[in-house]
Amino acid sequence: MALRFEVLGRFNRARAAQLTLPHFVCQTPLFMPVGTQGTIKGLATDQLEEIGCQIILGNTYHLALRPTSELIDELGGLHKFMNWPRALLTDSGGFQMSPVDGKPMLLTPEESIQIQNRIGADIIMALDDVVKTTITGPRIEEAMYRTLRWIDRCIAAHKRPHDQNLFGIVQGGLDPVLRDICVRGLVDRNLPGYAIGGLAGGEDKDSFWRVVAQCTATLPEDKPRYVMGVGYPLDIVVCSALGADMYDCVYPTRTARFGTALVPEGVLKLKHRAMAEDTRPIDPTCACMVCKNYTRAYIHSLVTKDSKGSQLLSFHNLYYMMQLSRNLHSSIVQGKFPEFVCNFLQKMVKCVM
Ligand code: PRF
Ligand code: ZN
Repeated sequence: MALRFEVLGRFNRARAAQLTLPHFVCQTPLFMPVGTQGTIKGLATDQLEEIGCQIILGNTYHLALRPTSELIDELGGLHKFMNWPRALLTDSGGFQMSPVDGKPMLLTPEESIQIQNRIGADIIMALDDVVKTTITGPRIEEAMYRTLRWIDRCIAAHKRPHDQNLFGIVQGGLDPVLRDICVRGLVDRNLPGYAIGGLAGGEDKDSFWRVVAQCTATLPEDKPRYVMGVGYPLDIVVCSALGADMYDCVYPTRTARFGTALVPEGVLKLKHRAMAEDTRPIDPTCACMVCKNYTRAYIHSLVTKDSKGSQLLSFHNLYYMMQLSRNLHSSIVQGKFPEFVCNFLQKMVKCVM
């Protein structure tokens, strides 16, 4: 195992931990920004460090096509290739392949692991069969059992267990029986960490949180738990309360490109004409470089016209996600998690209490 996971504090099921990976010592709960082509759109790696980003996600599917994993390997791995000294995680490619973009490609568990071994991230993901939670029937069961069969092929193909951590992914849709079989099957393999997959695909919040609660209740206490593709600040707070530790999502950077900023009250639409003469920063309570230096009016004038607009918004949004991660961690360590959640919800749902 190439990681150490030390729980520093708990509140009921929530935990704050120190996750020591080959390239960085991370504090959890943590959010991982998603990169494609070895970059987080619009941000340089030193800006990511400045924001307090601890680990980022590289997209295996895109990297395998261009510049190819062989070349990344030859050039010394993805850390060196993209000049990122901290931790990296690569996804197995299966989820990205479900042809949302690009040409479909046939990927075996062995090939996925070989590609991820060449890329060299601190955490690599097992190849899973992902189906949307909104479908029902035998396809969900088939995908779960396929994911379980593939885990052994992934483990056997993994050539760098000394410096790369292979995480298994729990599938099984919204069915508690299937989820339970999958969790137990993966836990039997004694992997360094576990992910909860197949969520954030359009199911209602109640079903989503129920699956997370069920999985975290059976996954080992002493291993990190990663909820894939999540997400919204509220979901991260709820999942952390349920005992999850890691998250990734394109949302903060994608929504930035549409002119939306994340703020304690929810979202702020910078395209709105009310912003045109607003001389306040995006969030007066935010300590980021963008909020210290620029007005809403300036960013309004840039969005959709100049890439600098979405770059500034991405910077602020990722800073917001990092601050959220830090606040979750420190409030749990300090025994103030309920106060933090209460405060977060009061601002977010705008109720007068
Ligand atoms: N599996 C993989 N990557 C993912 C997911 C998954 O289930 C999700 C959630 N739908 C996001 N990214 N391998
Ligand atoms: Zn800011």
